[in-house]
Amino acid sequence: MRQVFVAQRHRLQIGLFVMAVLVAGAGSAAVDPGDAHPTGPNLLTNPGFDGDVSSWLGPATWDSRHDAGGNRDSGSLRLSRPRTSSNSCATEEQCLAVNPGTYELSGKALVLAGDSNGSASLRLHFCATTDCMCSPLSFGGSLGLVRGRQDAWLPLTTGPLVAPAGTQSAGILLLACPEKDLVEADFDDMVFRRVPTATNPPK
Ligand SMILES: [Ca+2]
Repeated sequence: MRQVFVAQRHRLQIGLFVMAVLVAGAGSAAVDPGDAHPTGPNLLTNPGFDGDVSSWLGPATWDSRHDAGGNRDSGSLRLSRPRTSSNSCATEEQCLAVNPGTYELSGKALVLAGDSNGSASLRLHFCATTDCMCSPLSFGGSLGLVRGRQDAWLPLTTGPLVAPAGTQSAGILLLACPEKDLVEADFDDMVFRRVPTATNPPK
């Protein structure tokens, strides 16, 4: 009788041990490494305009003579727009499927010609639809403009922008806006990626 009791207690101990291992395993599996939201890879297709402006939608042309890194084999994207009474900015777009999170759009711009106040800038918006055609859930523009003719490529960024719950797509826009007569601007080295969620936003 005592032997039976010992055997039953032994099985119980083994059972508890197995259960403890399973619980521990379940606990570690529940830790999603994505929870930290580390900076992700560049999500854009053809971000450096290597040889063309494919994967971007709009009136842009490819500029083989100017590259932000001086790479003669790459080139950049050019937007030109004369000012008319009926429109304002020339816009080039790429639409991407994204999940809710925090993202940042950045790149470089060079205003080549045009009036002294013509500008190049970026815009980013998030949609609950998959086609980037929506009344945005959230949106933001570049924190600065490249305004007036420049001799050097200048950086542009939206800073971190939250794609709220329900987000299914992100619209990435490059804009060249004339103010008086005409603007001609190049864009290069575009980056759109997931970034850590800011816990202490910069003041
Ligand atoms: Ca390039």
